[in-house]
Amino acid sequence: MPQDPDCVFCRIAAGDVPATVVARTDRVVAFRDLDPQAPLHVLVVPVDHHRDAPALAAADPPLLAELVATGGRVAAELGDGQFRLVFNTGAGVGQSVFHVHGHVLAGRPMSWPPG
Ligand code: DGP
Repeated sequence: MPQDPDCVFCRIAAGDVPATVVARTDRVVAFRDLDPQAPLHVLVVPVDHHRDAPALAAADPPLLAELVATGGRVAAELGDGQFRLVFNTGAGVGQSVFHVHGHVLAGRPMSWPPG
C-alpha cells in the first residue's frame, strides 16, 4: 500500500503530523522518537506503507537497503557512527506501530542480550 491515512508514520512522512525530521530522501524519512531510549534515538521509515521489515524486504529490497543506509548516515552525522539498529517485528516483541521503522539508538553503552 503506498500510504495508509490511518497510519501515524505515513502521516509523519507526508508532513501531516509534526515530527523532528533529521534526514529525508525521496523514499525514506528519519525523525526523532517521541519517547527516546538513548541520547540519540531516531526512527527511520519508508514513505510507503509496509507493515514490518520482512514485508518490506519481500516487496522492495532496495528500499530496505536505503532505510538502513539512511540510519547509518544519521548515526554518523549526529553521533560517532556507532549505533544499534532495531526492527521490532510483532506485538509480542514490542512493535506498537505497524509501519516498518528502524530504531537508530546511540550515545550510551548498551547491554547484550537486549531486554
Ligand atoms: P515500536 O514499539 O518498535 O513500534 O516503536 C514505536 C516508536 O514510535 C516508539 O518508540 C514511540 C514512537 N512513536 C509513536 N508515535 C509517535 C509519533 O507520533 N511521533 C514520534 N516522533 N514518535 C512516535
